[in-house]
Amino acid sequence: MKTARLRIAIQKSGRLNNDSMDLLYKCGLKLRPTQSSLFCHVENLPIDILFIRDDDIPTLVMDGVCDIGIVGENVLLEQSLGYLEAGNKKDYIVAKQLGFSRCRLSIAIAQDKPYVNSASLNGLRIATSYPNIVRNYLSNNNVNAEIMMISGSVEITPGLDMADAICDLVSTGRTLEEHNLKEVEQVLKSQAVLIKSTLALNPQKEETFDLLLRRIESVLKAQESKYIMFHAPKTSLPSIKELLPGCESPTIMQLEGSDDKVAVHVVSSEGVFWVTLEKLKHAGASSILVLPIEKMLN
Ligand code: PRT
Ligand code: ZN
Repeated sequence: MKTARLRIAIQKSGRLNNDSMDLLYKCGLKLRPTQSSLFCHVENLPIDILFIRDDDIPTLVMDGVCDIGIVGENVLLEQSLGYLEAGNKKDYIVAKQLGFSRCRLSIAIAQDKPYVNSASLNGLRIATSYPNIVRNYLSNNNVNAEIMMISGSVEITPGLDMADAICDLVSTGRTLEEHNLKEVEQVLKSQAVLIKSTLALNPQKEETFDLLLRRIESVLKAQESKYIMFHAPKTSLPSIKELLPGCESPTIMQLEGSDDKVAVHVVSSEGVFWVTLEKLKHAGASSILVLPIEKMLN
């Protein structure tokens, strides 16, 4: 009998595509070369990948055309609010936050306009590609403003006097600055997430999903973790251990030809900053090495 293949929806091209594909490669997926730019068969696991626009990903997962997908929380919330308003129920779960494509959805106005708090938005025209999220935000904050739906280049509308404010994605803030706009309210924080249809999957697909999710969790954990090695006087170990948060049971080895010094190897589950290394050195550690971890399975 043919194995049922799990279908994943990924953005075809754009800001989410690279990191989504990178994550799947790190999970060991090998793609079969294909002529199609829309569909790809995974050689070594029963998985197929569908490449589509990010806006189509939530609907295809909610409708069960795809079993899982990777999409930004901003698009997911906008689409699912629309879905709920149309009388449908939410048919997906967020299986994992993936930590990439981080950005915020913010309201911005001209730099020279006065702003006190969200009440200052009353009576303004707000241009956005996220009308459902903005409507929700305005109603939760008792603001009465006009929403203008614009599908792209939202940031140019105040300069053309088409709008008084915008609500758009911000990451570095450069685009706002270049258009003489200032960020006044943060409406949503967003990152890429793995979503899954709530429709029951066939048991083979469920098994493939569990395996993929475990690998994704391992990849994310390994990305955050570092392997730290250093030499230290035995007497400094108690103070050194206090400097290594997120490190469990270090391996301690006797150094040949030295009775009072040991080698310490430890996995840190948190980012290791220069300031931590400097504190370690100050506490007596030497020959400190910090190495990335490629794979991790607990
Ligand atoms: O073609 P398709 O519909 O699939 O893609 P798209 O053009 O709709 O989206 P794309 O590829 O631009 O972005 C995909 C997702 O990346 C978004 O839905 C967000 O989840 C995430 N993301 C992260 C961003 C940004 N950062 C971002 N900075 N999406 C867009 N921007 C834009 C923003 O709209 C503004 O124009 O970048 C500009 C602001 O950037 P800064 O750095 O100048 O602040
Ligand atoms: Zn899009």
